[in-house]
Amino acid sequence: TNAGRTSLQEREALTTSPLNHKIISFMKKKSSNLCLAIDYTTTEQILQMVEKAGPFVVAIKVHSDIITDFSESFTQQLVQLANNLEFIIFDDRKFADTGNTTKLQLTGPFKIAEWADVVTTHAVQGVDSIVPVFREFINNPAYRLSGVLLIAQLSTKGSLTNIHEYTKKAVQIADENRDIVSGFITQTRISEFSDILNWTPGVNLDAKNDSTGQQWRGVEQAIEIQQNDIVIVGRGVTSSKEPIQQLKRYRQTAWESLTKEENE
Ligand code: 5FU
Repeated sequence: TNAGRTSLQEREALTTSPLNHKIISFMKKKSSNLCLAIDYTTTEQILQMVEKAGPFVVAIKVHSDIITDFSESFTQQLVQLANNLEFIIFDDRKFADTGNTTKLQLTGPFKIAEWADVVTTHAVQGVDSIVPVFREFINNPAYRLSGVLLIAQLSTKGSLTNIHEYTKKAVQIADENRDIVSGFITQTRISEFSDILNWTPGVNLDAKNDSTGQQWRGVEQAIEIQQNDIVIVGRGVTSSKEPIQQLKRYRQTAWESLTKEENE
């Protein structure tokens, strides 16, 4: 059941993050708590999928460093589609280095901070290498970047984030810096602060795992039992022969799970 879940309305009132306000408004408008992970490797494939999927999702997630023909024209088109179709752009870069290196990576050849609304960071490098760096970009209107998602738990088998107090320490970093940490990447709800959104990868309605460490579970488990807010779906949609049909199926299932209590 969804007992104890904070409603979207309550969250909207709680959060001071402009990014989360934008996300929640998209969620309500589109009846969607779905983020599509497009792990295609050419800009043409990606943009074609974004055009079709954009209306049904709150976020499009990419890995900028797997795109073989990455260019500024690609990010310009992506930004235009995001503005028109109302989704946020998420680069799953998983920063994990010194603050200075992270800064260079955010402004380097991919210019991530200029086109991504949100990026992921690991917590392993510690708070001082994370918070001041991202704060500088997020508070600077010259950059599009407006929030960061802290990886508290990975979906992968044997993930070291499950060791000892790792997740607890990561949550502490987020809880104390909620002006920039707008969400977690997590498997289960782990913070008492309801203004931080819980984004969860490792969701597939038809398969349990791949052969390289990924673990999937269904939407009900991810949303109703583990109390996440936004479902990140990749191959369940992108490897399907009928991706948009699948996308609609995921959107509806995830939204029903999220709003179950509210509608009862
Ligand atoms: F942080 C994480 C994680 O713990 N698991 C993930 O799967 C990120 N991911 C990403 O979500 C991963 O890099 C893929 O881009 C996406 C999941 O796609 P899938 O095709 O559903 O496995």
